[in-house]
Amino acid sequence: MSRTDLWFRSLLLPDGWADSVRLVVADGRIEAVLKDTPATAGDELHEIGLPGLPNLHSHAFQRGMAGLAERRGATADSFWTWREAMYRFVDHMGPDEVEAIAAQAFLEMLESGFTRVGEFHYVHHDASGAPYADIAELATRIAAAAGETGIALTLLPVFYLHAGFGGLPAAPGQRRFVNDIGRYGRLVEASRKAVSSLPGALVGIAPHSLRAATPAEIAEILPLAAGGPVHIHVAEQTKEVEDCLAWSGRRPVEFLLERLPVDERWCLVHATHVTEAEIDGIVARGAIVGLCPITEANLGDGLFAAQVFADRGGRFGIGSDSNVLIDAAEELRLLEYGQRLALRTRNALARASTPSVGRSLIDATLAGGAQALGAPSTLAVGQSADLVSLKADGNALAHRRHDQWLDGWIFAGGRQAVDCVWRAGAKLVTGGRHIHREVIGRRYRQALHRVLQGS
Ligand code: NGQ
Ligand code: ZN
Repeated sequence: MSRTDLWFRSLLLPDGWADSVRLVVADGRIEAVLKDTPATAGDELHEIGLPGLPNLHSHAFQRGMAGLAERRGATADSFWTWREAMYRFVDHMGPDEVEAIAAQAFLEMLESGFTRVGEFHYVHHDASGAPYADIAELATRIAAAAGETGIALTLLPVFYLHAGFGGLPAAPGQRRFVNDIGRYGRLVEASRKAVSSLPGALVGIAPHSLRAATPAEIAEILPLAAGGPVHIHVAEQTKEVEDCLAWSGRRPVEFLLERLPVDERWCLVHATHVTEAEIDGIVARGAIVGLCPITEANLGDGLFAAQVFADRGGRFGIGSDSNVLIDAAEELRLLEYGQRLALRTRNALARASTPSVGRSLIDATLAGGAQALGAPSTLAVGQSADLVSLKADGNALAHRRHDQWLDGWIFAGGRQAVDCVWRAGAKLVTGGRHIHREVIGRRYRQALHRVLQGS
């Protein structure tokens, strides 16, 4: 049995900040939380600690094309032209490249303070569109990348069958994503095997969107979730809303709430374009809205009415989605700034009971992300020791205390304020650098060379 005693000058516990806390970690779990305890010789000393953050939505492979789609094209650039560029990138990845790119993305997530990722995994087949000998080959590679980096994985194998609303046949650029219901069932089963040796790993399901899966298909695959999370992209682009209205007479979220048993297990990713009635519907069902502010800005999606949603008791978490830039603090900063810019206000997402915007955002993200990923994210006895420490002496945090540290991290510091990150008691990041940064970075650059040479 391995045991570590971590001592924090201040630690964010479920009931708030506590000072002089010893966390006894045994075999990756929190065995004891001792408040108001002086440090002793056997303790490893840290200043500021908080739970690791859940990243509820990622397409890890897209890290490899980060920054490559920021160029004006021949026709008007949009989400849909970006998607064409993304599809071209997909064509040139094999299993080794998928694994190497995912490892780099997961490493950067850990370095920024995320300790669990919901990988919305939809590239399943080889470049011709044929399944690999092991149908879960690429899921196995995602699991290997999670294992190597140490991040906790909620794997969300994606069901994708159509190019648009109403069951349109998939397009050639989507051939690597496509499964019928029977093969999807086998994929989910094989995905469970692929993660079975990965500590703390979970599997959910993910109908890609109402564009890629019909309501009847979604209803049919739901039992495969077996109580685990159900994630879906919804209402991200106005064109998607218009197409859904033309097809069904309903808006996407309206349609989903009316036709499918959306509840606390569901994570509606983006949900950017919603009416007040749709907001009330989501809140009533207790579903999570998965917000990905950096990607949503990058892709020109529009702005979710986060203040209205949060004020009405809506639950949300954050995702790094396209991984164009991986920084937990920056996701939260942009989430808040979007509201400030749109509403010409300040401190838009601070709860009435919690003046600190940073604390309000962190609390919401921990709870929402935990619900969406099916795994708790609190520092309590019996839970996995997944935590982050911040650099108390950095300029963004110096001479601040408690919630002010969170405001400093999010609004004035960012990723460079992260010091150490532990996952299941293993210290994976020290001084802001992952323990395998060199090896994984080198392999990532080699893999990228191969992918970009081919494209
Ligand atoms: C995805 N990404 O699956 O990678 C999508 C684009 C689509 C985002 N929605 C493809 N951000 O939605 O059709
Ligand atoms: Zn996505």
